[in-house]
Amino acid sequence: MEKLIITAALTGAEVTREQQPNLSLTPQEIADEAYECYKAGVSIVHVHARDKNGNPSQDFEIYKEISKKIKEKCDVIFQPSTGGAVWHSFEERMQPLKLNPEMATLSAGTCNFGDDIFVNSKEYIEKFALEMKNRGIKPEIEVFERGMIQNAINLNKNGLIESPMHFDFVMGVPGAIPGNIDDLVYMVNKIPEDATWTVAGIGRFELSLAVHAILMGGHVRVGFEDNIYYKKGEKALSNVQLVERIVRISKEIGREIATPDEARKILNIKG
Ligand code: KMH
Ligand code: ZN
Repeated sequence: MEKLIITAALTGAEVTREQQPNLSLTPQEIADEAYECYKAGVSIVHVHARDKNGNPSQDFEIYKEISKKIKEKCDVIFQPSTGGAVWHSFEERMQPLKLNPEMATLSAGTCNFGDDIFVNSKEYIEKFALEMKNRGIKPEIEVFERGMIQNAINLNKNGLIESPMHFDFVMGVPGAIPGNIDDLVYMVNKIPEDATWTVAGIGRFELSLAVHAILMGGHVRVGFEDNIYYKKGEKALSNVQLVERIVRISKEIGREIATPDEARKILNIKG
């Protein structure tokens, strides 16, 4: 089986320090956490910026600082968010693409998101996809519902996303697809044969979906954006702790961990 690509979703837009005291917020903290995760076996870091007050921000300069600080330390793949927070404007969400990162997220449809709505109209999705194509950025297609796979397939047919596509099934967001194993199998069966996929299980779904993904030949995303607990009732000490558990399990099962360069090859990132 192909080596396992582990993504660390370090900070997210929703989690607070009150909920998770070890959350990285400043560019330095995020870069330090990225480096520790890289040393533990992560090949991609999914990054959301925060402003000086710790609030979610899509500010270009903050993303630039984070990217620079990470690159000074290691060659982990930097994957900024274009999802931002539910209240960010389309223009704000576009900002990190100006850095020409190797990868970025591309949410492929609208869904309920807890008490909110995460809006991704056809017009937005096409504009994000075109911008990424023009800049040579590999999209990670964020899928919160089944229909979003179809949206991505249509973009692929129209030439806005190149093959092979890479999907991230974000499962267990309240209001969107749950994180049961049969849901994952269903989603995996709907993507094109040459596509790659990873899974980001939210909250209690993180570990079970990750273990199944390792066995099914998919890839894994863990981190505080998705889950702040190590196990029921016990908060994780760091993103690294969550990563290390995945590394241990994967190696025990006999699946080795991809380096960033190996991940680039698996994902067909031209660089
Ligand atoms: N924070 C969510 C509303 C992404 O990073 O591309 C959207 C999100 C997706 O996290
Ligand atoms: Zn995100």
